[in-house]
Amino acid sequence: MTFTWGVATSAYQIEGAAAEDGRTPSIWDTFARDVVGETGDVACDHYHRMPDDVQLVKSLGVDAYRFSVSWPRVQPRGRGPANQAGLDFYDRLVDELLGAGIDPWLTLYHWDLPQELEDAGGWPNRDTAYRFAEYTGLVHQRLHDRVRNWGTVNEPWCVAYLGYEHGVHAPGRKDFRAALAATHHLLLGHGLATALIRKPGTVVGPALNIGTATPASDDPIDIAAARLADGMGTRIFLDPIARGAYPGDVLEHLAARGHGLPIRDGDLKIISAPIDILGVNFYFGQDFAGRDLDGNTVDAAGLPIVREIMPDVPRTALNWPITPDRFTTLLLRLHHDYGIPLAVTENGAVYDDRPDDTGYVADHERTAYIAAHVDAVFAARAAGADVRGYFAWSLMDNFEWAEGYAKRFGLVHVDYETQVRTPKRSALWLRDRVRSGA
Ligand code: IFM
Repeated sequence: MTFTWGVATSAYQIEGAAAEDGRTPSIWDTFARDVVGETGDVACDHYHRMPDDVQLVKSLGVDAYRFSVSWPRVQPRGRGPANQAGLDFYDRLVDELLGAGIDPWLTLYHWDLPQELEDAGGWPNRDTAYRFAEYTGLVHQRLHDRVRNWGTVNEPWCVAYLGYEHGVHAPGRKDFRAALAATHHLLLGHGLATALIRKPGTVVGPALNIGTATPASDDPIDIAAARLADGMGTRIFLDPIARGAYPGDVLEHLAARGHGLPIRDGDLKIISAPIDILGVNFYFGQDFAGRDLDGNTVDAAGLPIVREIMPDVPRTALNWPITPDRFTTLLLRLHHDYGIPLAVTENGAVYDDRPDDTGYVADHERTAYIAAHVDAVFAARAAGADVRGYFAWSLMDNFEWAEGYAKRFGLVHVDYETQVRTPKRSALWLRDRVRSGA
């Protein structure tokens, strides 16, 4: 099985041209303006610099480029006919990529829900899943003759819980019930889209952000807490997709909290439409303890304590722990538990880059992070995990959501004043690693 090397981006984070050629606002345009204070209005100006950016990808020698389609560019306001000018952009992007010998990996939903659909209830509203399927049909109709790799939803956990429970991502709501409904409808949308796209020769799947829920100790209380964290973070998405059922322990836990998922007859059959690949977005692993700092095992409502603990290891500049060994463990676990071919669709790190006078960044720490995680992937493969690709996050510095532009994940430095792109050391490392073969 060949191994695919790639770099990844998403539409709102790089495109800019927020109000051009018929694009309408997404929830991230609104949230960025009202809450973050920096927006994707210009971002990396990729919409206007796309052919050069494709050449940049080519210069890294990778096989594939993972990008997302902006829903409000292609279907303004989230319903009705396609905006041909929006589709034309992705048509040209795909042609540029193929012309450069780069395989397009297209993601349909990377967080930019049309604002009008949020105004109609957003992902907690069941209708949004059907609107997503309609939008998928428009993109598929235009690009299916050239795009083989289709990603459905990116990191639905972030969409549902950061966006609807914690309110730290768009649309900024704080409502656990809404987050649960969003979870189910994102899965439903994924299933409807998968059925529409999947045919012989295509490769379809979601991309989930998956950490490791490691018990803080071998105390059964900590083991139970880690199991619940894994249930609420990973199995609540993966079990319905791969097994056609939500995990029983998660449903019991939700019931104890007076909650449930808005499941209707037939939904789980749709959600469990066969997939070809599971995209894994990995940044760090976490520990979980079942006691709070006072030693209590239940909270005031009598529900079990699940306390996240960051492993005591070096951190990136986002304060995220660096845990490549756990990455190997995670890939093996996914392989054994679910048996679906895997691709690492995102992995990367923020560091405080200091460009020299020429714009070059000698990002030794990011390079070491990526090298260690690539090694972790190959260790998992050597131990039997069917991992078919690695995409570094991200091709270039971009709009890092609630963090704005201050936090840089790029392998290529972007000077936002001039839009000059300069490959960092990590980009050159990746190029050399790809050249040396899998
Ligand atoms: O930038 C994001 C990306 O859009 C989704 N996955 C995590 C990345 C880093 O936070």
